[in-house]
Amino acid sequence: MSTTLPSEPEIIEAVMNTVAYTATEVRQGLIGRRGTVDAENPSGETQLEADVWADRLLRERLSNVDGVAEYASEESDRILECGDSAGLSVATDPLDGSSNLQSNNTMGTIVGVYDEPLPARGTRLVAAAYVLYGPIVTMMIATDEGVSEYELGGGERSLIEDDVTLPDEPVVYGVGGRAQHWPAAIVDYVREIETELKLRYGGAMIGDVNQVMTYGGLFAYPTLEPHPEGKLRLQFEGNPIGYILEQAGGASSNGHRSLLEVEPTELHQRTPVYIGNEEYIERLEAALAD
Ligand code: AHM
Ligand code: MG
Repeated sequence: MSTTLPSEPEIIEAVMNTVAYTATEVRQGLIGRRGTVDAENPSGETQLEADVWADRLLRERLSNVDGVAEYASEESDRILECGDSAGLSVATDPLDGSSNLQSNNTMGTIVGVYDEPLPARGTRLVAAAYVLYGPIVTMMIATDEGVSEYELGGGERSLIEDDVTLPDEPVVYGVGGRAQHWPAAIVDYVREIETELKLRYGGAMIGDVNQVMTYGGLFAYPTLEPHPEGKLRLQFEGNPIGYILEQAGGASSNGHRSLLEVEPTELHQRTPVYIGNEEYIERLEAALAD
């Protein structure tokens, strides 16, 4: 029997197909799973039945994809070693914005595919994707070749747009956390940009990021007084989203440099996240440098 690994594009394709058909089941399974379980994730957040369930489904499926060496998730401490160590590493946020389940609002699934063991720098991403559970389930996939958007139905993905790029004229912005906890430089920056852009904040990063991808603008989750590291996680949220935005012609930052250049020290490390049109990221970095 041959032990040859599939090629990198073949592994990426298999991962994306697996996420696409699993996402249809994730959405279906949200019904009846809005309650909490008696457990916390590694970031100390109470887990919902839906978080645990989505993680279990993705873990089972993705760890069985030929060429996937590691599976790690926001919902678990442990990296699952699942194949030839020469393969790719998959990091997921199985249900991003799951607190929106209570109010029946948008949520997402995020996936990053790295060509190194985790935790890895964002420059080691070879692909990233997110699924948006909106009125329609859509999937945005970025590879080194560019960004494409799909609609998901019945486990299949159908292409809506090839070569997705960020619109040139920014329209929307959203900033997470309570304004009273933002650093003074962010308060001033928001005061400035709110005269230029329309506020859109939905409480699930994927929903807000997808609005930026659609209309142009900025999404931010800054450092907060009680959370000086920020809220979002580098491996599972910051890096994949930074990669998708940069591949679409936008920019990403932790406030000082591209998210993809941040050196990871821990699997569940948090980071401030700023993504959007280059002009807004540049102005933000300048505001924080003052
Ligand atoms: P989660 O992945 O545990 O659901 O947490 C991440 C979410 C993001 O989707 C969103 O941007 C942020 O937390 C919302 O936080 P807040 O409720 O502070 O606005
Ligand atoms: Mg999340």
